[in-house]
Amino acid sequence: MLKDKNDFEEMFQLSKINDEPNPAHRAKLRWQMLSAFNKAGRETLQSQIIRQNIRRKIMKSPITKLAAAAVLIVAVIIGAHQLTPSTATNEKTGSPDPIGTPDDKPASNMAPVDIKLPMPVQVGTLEDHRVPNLEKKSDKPRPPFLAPVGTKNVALGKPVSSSDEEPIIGELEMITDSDKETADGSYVELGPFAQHVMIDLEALHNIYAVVVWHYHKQPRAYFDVVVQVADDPDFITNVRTIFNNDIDNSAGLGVGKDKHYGETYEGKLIDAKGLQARYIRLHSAGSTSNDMNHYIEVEVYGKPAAPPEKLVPLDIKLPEFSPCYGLLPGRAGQPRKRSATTSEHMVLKTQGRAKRLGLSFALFV
Ligand SMILES: [Ca+2]
Ligand SMILES: [Ca+2]
Repeated sequence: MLKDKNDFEEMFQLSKINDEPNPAHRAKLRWQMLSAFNKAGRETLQSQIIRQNIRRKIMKSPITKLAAAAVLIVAVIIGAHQLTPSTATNEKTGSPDPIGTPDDKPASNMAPVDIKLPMPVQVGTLEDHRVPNLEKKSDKPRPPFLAPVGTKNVALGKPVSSSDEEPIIGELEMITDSDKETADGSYVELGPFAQHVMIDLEALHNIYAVVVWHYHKQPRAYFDVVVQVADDPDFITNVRTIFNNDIDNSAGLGVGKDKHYGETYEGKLIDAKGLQARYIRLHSAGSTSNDMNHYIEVEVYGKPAAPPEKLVPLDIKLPEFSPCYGLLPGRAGQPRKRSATTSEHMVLKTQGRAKRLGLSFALFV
């Protein structure tokens, strides 16, 4: 960057340039400038070098002082603001970052979860103005969900119970049978209003994601969708909520901040962040279509939790218990500190003698 206008003036004074206008020279200068800029763009030269190159080329060309000054100003401005290397560089290594590579690269032990999707059959979009806080439907496929290698659907075939043990349509075991299609024999219809289903993973698991398909044949949104995990089937111990769109707490499980969403063939993926639990409950209270509650499939992606380490008593070797009394050498007049004992009175006389002999007396065990 040129520091002040004196630089300009001094530079031009020293330059022996012809200030007669010449169209041919102007055209040549234009070509040289474009060439310099193109070259700078390709090679990502440092802005200072570019400015010097341009200035040298200009100074070789006979042109008016005004034109040269204007070109220099433009070059300086562009050089400072646009021709500086635009490639992002790594602050630590100084090398360019690859395009599109996020900083938070997945750890090597993470892999995309393989979620088998059913056939998309839905037609139309959910346009129900009764649904507040409705999530905007994405027109792109869901991005891969990363979880530790070995994560799989641990809910497959696991027992399902429900607040409605006798569904109106279907059987509860259909919720974990891996069939996610929308055929008449593929969904379960529970009673109206607030209902829930519960899956017992039969052991403690690290849960990374829960994917739920209520009913994706039509565009609809279910109300009061709350998903919780717990350590016990009564949901008393260590209850944690991983999804809640009950914005008015009508289900009594707390005010939810998650959005209502339209059912799709991709199901609703809920990030469980590796929480440890054995039981999962999914609540709902009817949908935009009717008061009934439906489930086609629930998948729980996780891994068995490592068994807790057994606690064993420490084997501490103790010295034999053999109380005895004796004399310990020490400096005269500074008997070793000791706790008062009932035996103390028995040795006072001895201590007195020991002191006179240059020894201190201590009780030790
Ligand atoms: Ca099913
Ligand atoms: Ca509600």
